[in-house]
Amino acid sequence: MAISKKSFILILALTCLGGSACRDSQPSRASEQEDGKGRVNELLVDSLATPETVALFQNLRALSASGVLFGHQDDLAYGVGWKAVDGRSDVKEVCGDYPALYGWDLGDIGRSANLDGVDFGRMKEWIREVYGRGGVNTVSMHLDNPLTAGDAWDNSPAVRSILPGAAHHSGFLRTLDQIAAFLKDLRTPDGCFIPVVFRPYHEHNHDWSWWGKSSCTAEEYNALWRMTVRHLRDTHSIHHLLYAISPQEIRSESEYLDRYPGDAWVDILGMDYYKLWTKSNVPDLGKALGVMARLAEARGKVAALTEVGVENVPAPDWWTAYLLAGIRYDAWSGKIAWALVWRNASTDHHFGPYPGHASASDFLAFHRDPFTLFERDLPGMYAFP
Ligand code: BMA
Repeated sequence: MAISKKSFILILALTCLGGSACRDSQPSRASEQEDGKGRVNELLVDSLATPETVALFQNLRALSASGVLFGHQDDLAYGVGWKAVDGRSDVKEVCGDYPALYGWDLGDIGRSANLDGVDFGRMKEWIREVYGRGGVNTVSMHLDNPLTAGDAWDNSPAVRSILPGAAHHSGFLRTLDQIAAFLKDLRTPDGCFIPVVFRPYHEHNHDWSWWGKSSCTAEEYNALWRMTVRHLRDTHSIHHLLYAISPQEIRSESEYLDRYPGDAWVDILGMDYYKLWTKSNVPDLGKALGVMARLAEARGKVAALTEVGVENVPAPDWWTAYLLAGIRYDAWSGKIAWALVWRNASTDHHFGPYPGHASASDFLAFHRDPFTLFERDLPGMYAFP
């Protein structure tokens, strides 16, 4: 989908609406008049997305042509050998710069801390801090199985039981209400909603989770996705989300689209990839990224490597000779907006660098490469490019 003339005019109108970093989260009168239906954009799942959210999408799309944002899960919350220390970041301690993008997870919402021990109150503060510094936040959710109360990895079938009309529907909506409450609290001191890339029900083409392919049909998965969007966007009037889908390790367009709720329900085409354990898999990653980037381009969407890594970063040149080589495999594979590596929990379970790690000097080369973007490289992500 190319940007229509109408969308362009609407975006132009929004650009002119205010110069402040934060504008009214509701559609302004001017933009309502522009469209006549209250819509402020025709690009996104949410036609009422806040200006900052539309701008984030536009910037991610623009940047994906020439670079890739580096992201790290839980980067500010803990690293190898430390937890919740203001200002600390393993990535910054290796290369002198913060990541451009951060992943957070809402699994165990309703408790005080998430499934990996990150306090939800602190998580909100870190998300605000990231936004204040111009970085980007993404949120995933390893939610417990709503039927068995087992964890996300309990793949007993549950999706059909929580869809509209089913016995556990309203119970599951209470969980989504808690997600909504968390997201609504993501505001700046002057009340501006902080845009978030929302990435629910990930790796759904694999079998490990209760929303995975051995536990529900494609129709049930798609219905779960749409129900979730409707609940957040329409019931809760949340308008600061970009919706990202992320199957794992896909090889073809048909595989990608096998479980896919439709273009009207997805802003960002993502992929998780955990097979980069040998150099011989670099072409496999490159080709998969190319498939995804072509699909995204044809739909006017953004493509992203939403999770990547190998536990404990097994090769000293992994950052440049594996990851960057895969991303830059060809002209298409490079058209992704970001690559996020998973968390640094310990010396036995980490996916990012930390000071003293065997791959630290290669990470410096990865950081120096003009193609990789860290916090200091970012343009204003929340103003129109
Ligand atoms: C997995 C591991 C687990 C963690 C889960 C959710 O890949 O890192 O330790 O609980 O992700 O973050």
